[in-house]
Amino acid sequence: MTAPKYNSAAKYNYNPANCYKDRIRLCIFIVSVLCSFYILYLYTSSEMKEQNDRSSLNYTMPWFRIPRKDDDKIQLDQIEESSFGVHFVPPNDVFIPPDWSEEEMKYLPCLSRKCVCGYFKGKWKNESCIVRKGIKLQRAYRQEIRTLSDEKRKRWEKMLNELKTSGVFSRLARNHKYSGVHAGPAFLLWHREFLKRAELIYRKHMGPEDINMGVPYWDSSLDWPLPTPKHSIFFSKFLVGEVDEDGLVKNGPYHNWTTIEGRPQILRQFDKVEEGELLNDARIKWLITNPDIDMIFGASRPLVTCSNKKHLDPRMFELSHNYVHFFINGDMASSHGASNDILFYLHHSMMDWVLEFWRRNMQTRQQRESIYPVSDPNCYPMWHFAESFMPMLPPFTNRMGLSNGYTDEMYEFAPRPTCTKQKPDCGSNYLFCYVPSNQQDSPYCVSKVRLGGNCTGFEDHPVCFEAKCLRNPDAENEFSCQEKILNA
Ligand SMILES: [Cu+2]
Repeated sequence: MTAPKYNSAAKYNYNPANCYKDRIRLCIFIVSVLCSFYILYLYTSSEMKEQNDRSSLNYTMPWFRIPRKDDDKIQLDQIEESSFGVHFVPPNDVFIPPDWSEEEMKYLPCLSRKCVCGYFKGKWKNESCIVRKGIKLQRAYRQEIRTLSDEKRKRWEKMLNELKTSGVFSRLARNHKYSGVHAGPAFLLWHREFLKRAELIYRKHMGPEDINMGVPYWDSSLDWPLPTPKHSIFFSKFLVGEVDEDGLVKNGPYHNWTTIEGRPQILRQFDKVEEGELLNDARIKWLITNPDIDMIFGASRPLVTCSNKKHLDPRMFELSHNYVHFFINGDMASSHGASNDILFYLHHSMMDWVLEFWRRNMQTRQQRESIYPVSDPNCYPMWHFAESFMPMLPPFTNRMGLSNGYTDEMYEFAPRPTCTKQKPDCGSNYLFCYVPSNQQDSPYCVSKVRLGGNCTGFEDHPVCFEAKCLRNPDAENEFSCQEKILNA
């Protein structure tokens, strides 16, 4: 018996066609393994890059007092419950439908003085609207609240208290509560239009001599440099009121204001939310000279599907605005409750200043009325699109909010308080001119501190309102505003 001839083909069931297939399979296997490694490499490197980018984007001074990182995008399943305009409302909320009177519906959408003249019972002649006592209706003048004379500010506070008592202020608050639009490009323009309408109502209820008074703005960057901004004179009985240990407004012109939710006082629980921070000069300048429209109109919390921005810069417009709401906290921290507090109007008047100066610095007149972020459903819901209607603000679409009519016809802004070495005066008893001891830095205006408040770091400056900045007997290395002791 001869040994069978070695037949490798038989042993391995060799068939040239099978061999060819095997090679192809092997090739496919090798290619797919290589591909997987490559994909894995790409994925991990982009993840790492993103991680690296995120950790390197650690914003602190001069932008923020506390280190801040980029925000996260909104998951698709959160779209309905997010701040995208669907406000969270407490479960026990008693719904009173928001509305406008017939007269308000007729006049408040106006974007010219001619159109709105009838609201003030004025007469249109020689291209002017003449109202009571022969006074001419002009653009409303919005100025920093601390630069108003005490008499004028008191008349404004009296008017607001009358509107609170008559229910008009609460009706306005409900219009924001149930329809305000946030977290997308429509945010700025919805609030611009809402504030314009509120301002017209306020003007109508002022005496004829104050008919051209606009909603004052609260420039919170004046309080930002203080060691404890909540001790600013702004938060005292002289201006917007002080709070008790529970955060309830205990004095000032707005105490005992029952909120639309029925709480007998407005709530401001400072320091409870970590993200809270006032505006500052560095971020304001960065915003008003920013060439990137996404930093102004961009979605503060775009959907995860939005490819537009990888990171959410914490200095962007809406986020910078949000931190002020969080700083005040209490009613201001919730989108449904914020409009209970007069601070909402003062803060939005300031944010509208920022918007307007960005428009003037970075756009031509024609661009201001035409450029709006793309209507991208991957980034935000359709009520943020250019042609969508503004909820509760008929007949306005978002695009109409770009009109130059707002500042051509309806209101203008006084400059923010400034001072120089030659003229170290900020035009208000509630502000002082901080002149740095070194020669390089320019002087700037800062709010004064109320009695008992922390004035550390400013002890050589006129920082205390009707008091003196002295060593705090209760705390080492701390100074506080104390009553001047005569003959001491
Ligand atoms: Cu709002």
